[in-house]
Amino acid sequence: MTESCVQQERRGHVSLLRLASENRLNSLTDELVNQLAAALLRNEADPAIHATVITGSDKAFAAGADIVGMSKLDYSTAFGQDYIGRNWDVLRTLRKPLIAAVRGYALGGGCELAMMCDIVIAAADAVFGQPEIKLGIVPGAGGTQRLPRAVGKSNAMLACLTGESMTAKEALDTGLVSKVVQPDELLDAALSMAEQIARHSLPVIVAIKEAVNRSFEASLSEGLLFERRLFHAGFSLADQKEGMAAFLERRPAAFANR
Ligand code: DAK
Repeated sequence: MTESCVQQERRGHVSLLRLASENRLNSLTDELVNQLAAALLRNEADPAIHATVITGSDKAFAAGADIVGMSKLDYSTAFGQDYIGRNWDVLRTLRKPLIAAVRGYALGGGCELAMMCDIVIAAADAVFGQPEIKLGIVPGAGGTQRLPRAVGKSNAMLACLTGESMTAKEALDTGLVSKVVQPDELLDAALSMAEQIARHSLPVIVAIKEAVNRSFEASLSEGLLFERRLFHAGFSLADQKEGMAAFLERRPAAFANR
């Protein structure tokens, strides 16, 4: 029987996905990433889920791709099978927000997984890094692309070229994470952040994620035009009417997600 590597819980409009393959510090086997991608796609299709928190264990968010599996690869297999690209690519197609709640090691693919999320919150004991160079490989799931966008070129070069880790405080100072909390407060902090997001109108949540992500792909003028179009389109939503009426009537908004 296939091991369940991803535990799932639902809290209102929030889904909590816990990577739970602790024997190898949540190393990201094909099976684990397949299960994660499948759970995330289910959340995408579920209109009641507005945001997802991904977390790991106390010791490791994820210590990277499975070195045991990778050690057996040769070029023609890696290239021919597009080595583990398929299931990782699902993550960047998701429209609903993802929050990474990181305790312990987030190394290699683990750090890259955190960076694929929209917000990263860390416990004070979290350790981030791209140690691939020590294994004689380059990062393979966005480390050389997302890390410089998050922490700047010099910090990204330092991390990728030395393979040395960053503490949670360094990750906060450089902008890799949004918030650092005590380890025993991590899950509550991430869930309450997700619940705060999830209370809002789902189409507006999705539009904001799309617009912020567009800022990494488009020129400023293209991005501003995209935002303007979304802004105008927002006036077709019942939730725009409700949000503004609620403000004027000094009551909480009851969004219908349409
Ligand atoms: N893979 C497989 N096993 C791992 C592992 C990993 N990434 N990390 C740890 N383990 C295993 C250890 O071998 C050990 O196994 P046993 O001896 O108990 O059988 C067990 O987990 C506990 O680890 P340690 O005994 O080493 O524990 P320590 O506390 O002493 O050290 C550590 C923890 C995290 C510092 C150390 O385990 C470590 O350095 N781990 C390797 C970290 C690493 O190099 N990560 C980067 C891997 S490369 C791609 C997508 C993703 C990627 C590439 C392409 N595509 C979409 C194309 C990603 C690549 C990578 O992540």
